[in-house]
Amino acid sequence: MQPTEQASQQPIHIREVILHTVNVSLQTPFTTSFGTMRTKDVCLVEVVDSSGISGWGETVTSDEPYYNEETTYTATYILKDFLIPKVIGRDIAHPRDVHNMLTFVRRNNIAKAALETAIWDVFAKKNGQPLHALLGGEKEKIAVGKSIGIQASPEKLVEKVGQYVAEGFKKIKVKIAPGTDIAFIDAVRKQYPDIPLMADANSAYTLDDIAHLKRLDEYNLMMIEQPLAHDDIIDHATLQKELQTPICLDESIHSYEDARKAIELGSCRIINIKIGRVGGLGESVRIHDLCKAHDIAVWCGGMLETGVGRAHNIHMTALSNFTLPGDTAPSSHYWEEDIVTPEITMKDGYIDVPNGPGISYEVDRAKLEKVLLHSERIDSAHSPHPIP
Ligand code: OSB
Ligand code: MG
Repeated sequence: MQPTEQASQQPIHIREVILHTVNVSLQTPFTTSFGTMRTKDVCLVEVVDSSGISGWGETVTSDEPYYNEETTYTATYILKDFLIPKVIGRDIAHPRDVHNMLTFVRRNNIAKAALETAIWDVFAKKNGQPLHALLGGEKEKIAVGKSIGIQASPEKLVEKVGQYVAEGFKKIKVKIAPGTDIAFIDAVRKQYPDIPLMADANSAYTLDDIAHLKRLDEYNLMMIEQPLAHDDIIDHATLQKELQTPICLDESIHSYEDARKAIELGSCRIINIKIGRVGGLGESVRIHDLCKAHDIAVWCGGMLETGVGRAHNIHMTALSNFTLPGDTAPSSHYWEEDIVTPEITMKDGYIDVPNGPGISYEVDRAKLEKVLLHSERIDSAHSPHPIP
């Protein structure tokens, strides 16, 4: 028996799922090498158990398929017509079984994770446990980093970094792209020679840029995240041999198998685990354990989540091999008003891992109403396709 398991955990029986589509606007536009985000529609997945307990998940998508192939509306469609009909009316003995139930749908990992994480939340609530305990987390508080989008000038970036360092963030991540890289990192390092600093390229370079990327080695970066193609692990291995700076993979890792192969090839020394990108918490924990066994550090990436997705990130980060600060800044850094209560707050660069049942933050129905576009209830009557 695993340490996270209690002698008698009660199974859950999913009665219905409600899809709440909301529109949320960022306080500050966020620019990466693939574009600028200001506002997005997000689907919040409410899974209701036969005893009336609700669990919550979130599609960590945006309106455009630029980070990966999914959008909020492709994820909503896959959820509604395929993933939800598979789980509705079923007894689920443990949420770690859900990932395998959903492999009949190829990829669409963010859609799968939105449902799977909501099921973890229901199960944890039904069994009176905080989610982190169910996952095997050990930490009482997690260190928090800040991801800064591409800025108009190095001066502007240095100003932002100063603000976040003063707020206590434990890691600063700077988005880079050709033309907004060396001069920007150079300016930050000159002003802040010792802060934990890293760069995220979101696939903006190729192996033709090796000489250019090697120049980053002189800035003592914690890592460079996803410098090469979104679907590559071969060229990253070539690049890692040339760089002193550790490579961290984000976009290239969709599964335990991807992580295993990247580790075997030497494509990275660090992995950014995003629950959505890998299809849920079950797969995230497996990747975490694999990396721990291979001395590969992990940290929790962010997808500009609302409080629901952010809460899942916090509970997962309680696991022991999340040794580097994640992109899990507090609610106020993204939203004027988050939809969960209490809001997620940071103190001295840490967020306390909460100990209430499940995700331990409540979705505030009044706040949800303010950003709601529409809600749709899916029950066992909705089965438009044969489900294998
Ligand atoms: O590459 O980590 C990324 C946001 C959207 C898509 C991809 C990424 C990001 C971030 C934001 O870096 C991190 C955050 O949620 O603060
Ligand atoms: Mg990234």
